[in-house]
Amino acid sequence: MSQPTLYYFDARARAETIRFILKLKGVAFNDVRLKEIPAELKEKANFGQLPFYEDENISLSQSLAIESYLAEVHGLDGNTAVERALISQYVHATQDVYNPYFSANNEASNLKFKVETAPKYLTRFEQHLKAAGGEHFVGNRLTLADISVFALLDYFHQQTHNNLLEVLAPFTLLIQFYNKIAAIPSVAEHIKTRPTTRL
Ligand SMILES: N[C@@H](CCC(=O)N[C@@H](CS)C(=O)NCC(=O)O)C(=O)O
Repeated sequence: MSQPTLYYFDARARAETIRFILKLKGVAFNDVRLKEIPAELKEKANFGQLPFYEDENISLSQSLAIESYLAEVHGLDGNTAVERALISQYVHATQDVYNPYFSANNEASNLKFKVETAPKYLTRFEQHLKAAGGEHFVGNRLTLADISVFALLDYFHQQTHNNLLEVLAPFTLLIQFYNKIAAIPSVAEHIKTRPTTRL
């Protein structure tokens, strides 16, 4: 059986949740990190963009589609329609944090992200985690919702050039949640051994 392949740039950004799922589940995969998209890959990738994922059953674009496919394959999805909807809600909420960060291109938009957008979402994430018992976002067990929020918090941890860790500092329950998942051996190993990248 051939290994799955994940094509992305040499960055965490829209691929790191996918990498965390695969690492957590002990799935060996080709982690292809590109500087640019070669013409033949651009043609092959379903929407000409990355991340693009392939295994023996599927060729898939769109980071969130790849995440939910892998969550279902590896038992990290919801058990009921309600759980699946809640997981999807948290996954989409993470995009409402990433997207303005990725598009912030001057001091004013960067500052707005740090003092307004990020705290607004982190406050809500923390409230929901607390209401769910403080350990997991959905269903009292590890799901894609946890991994997706974890990857977002991990992103904040790594953006030292932008002091995003400082933005995270008041959210002690989220930090505790982050530290617990970061200590899972396969996750810790990935964090330790992955390339250091700016994004
Ligand atoms: N909604 C898509 C967005 C994909 C996307 O914007 N990919 C960017 C990198 S993060 C890309 O491939 N840019 C190069 C290009 O469009 O040629 C997803 O979540 O996968």
